[in-house]
Amino acid sequence: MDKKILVTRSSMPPFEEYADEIKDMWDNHWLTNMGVKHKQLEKDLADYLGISKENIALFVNGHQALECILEAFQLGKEKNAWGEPKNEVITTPFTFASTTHAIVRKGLKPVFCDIKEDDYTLDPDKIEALITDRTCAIVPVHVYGNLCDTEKIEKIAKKHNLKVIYDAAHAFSVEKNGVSSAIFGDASMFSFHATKVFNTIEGGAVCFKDSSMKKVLNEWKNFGITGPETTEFIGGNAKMNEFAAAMGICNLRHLDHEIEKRKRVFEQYVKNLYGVAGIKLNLGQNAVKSNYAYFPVLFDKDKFGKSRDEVFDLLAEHGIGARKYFYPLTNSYECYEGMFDVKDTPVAYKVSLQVLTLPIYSDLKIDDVDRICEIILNNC
Ligand code: T4K
Repeated sequence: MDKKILVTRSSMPPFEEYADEIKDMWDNHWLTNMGVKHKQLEKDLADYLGISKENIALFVNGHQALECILEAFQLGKEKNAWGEPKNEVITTPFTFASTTHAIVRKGLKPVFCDIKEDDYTLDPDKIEALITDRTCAIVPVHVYGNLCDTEKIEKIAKKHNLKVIYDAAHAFSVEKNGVSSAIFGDASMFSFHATKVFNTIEGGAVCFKDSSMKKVLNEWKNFGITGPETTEFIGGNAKMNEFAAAMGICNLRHLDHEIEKRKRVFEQYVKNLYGVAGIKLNLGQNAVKSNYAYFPVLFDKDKFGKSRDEVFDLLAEHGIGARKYFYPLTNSYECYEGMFDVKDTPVAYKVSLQVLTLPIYSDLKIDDVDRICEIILNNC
């Protein structure tokens, strides 16, 4: 078997830089509970994103961040004119388990909307038909770092008085017309997992429009404790620890360079695969500065000669770990059996059967990109 290449590889700062960053922790013995590294990273991230540090809160991971913001907005608590809970959330099934699970774990009901064929984000033209007097929010996903049609989605939300919370797990550092993805909607959740463009080992953040949410989120992520002797909410524990924050401080210094290197990998794939019959690439969006987080490719067996699954197996035989992000759709998961129907989201279903995300990370060698493409193209 050839040299193993996985779908991604965590970015890490030079060892000495990280060691230097964590050194003072051996003097102060402060390891978690919103310590100095946590505060520093929050400020560094706010500066990087061009927002105030009053509009960002850090979390132990992206999933907890999403659960926390859904809870902090009190979704599902309001009642409609008939006394029924407004607990329906319009969202996409073309995502990682986290998005749908977060909605369900907070006692809310996902209502699945189909996606667009061009960028795989929520189709705004299909949202209004799904809105009922029980709808409370829209949770779209900036999948692969492709930004949703934020203007259309937010216009609909405003008209129907709905909250918009973006799952921006893939979209850290992405900008539209020079504006950060952090400022859209009522809130956006970022994942800083080891597999993401920017990582804090495990970690995440929520950026939000209303700065009064900062205090609330900090309380929710710390058991709902609101004062030395008061606990007003049934909160959880979702705080980022100091080692994770230190990793973030270091990784952020290198992020723009890392993204530049990812861009080279991305462009090499495009050079090799663009224009091949039966292969559809995700080339980016107008006015959007990408973070090159993923390299999804759609394979149409009728035109290309091999299905997505056949290409996946072929690459695996050569030690290349492409991934089927996102197959299966979350609305077909075993744990939701009988609750939803993939036929309601036909575009998402079709894309989920054809998509393969190819390896991409900053240190992936151009020669390796060429080899991956050769395997795909010469074995058809
Ligand atoms: N919303 C969306 C849309 C998401 O995609 C995610 C996470 C979330 C919400 C939730 O955010 P977090 O709570 O995770 O912050 C991975 C990640 O675990 C997950 O964070 C990510 N999405 C998802 C798309 O991918 P797996 O099960 O595919 O990961 P795994 O362990 O197979 O790793 C993939 C590859 O990454 C490996 O082949 C090698 C590389 N890798 C992995 C790890 C763990 C590294 O290089 N270093 C590492 O430490 O889920």
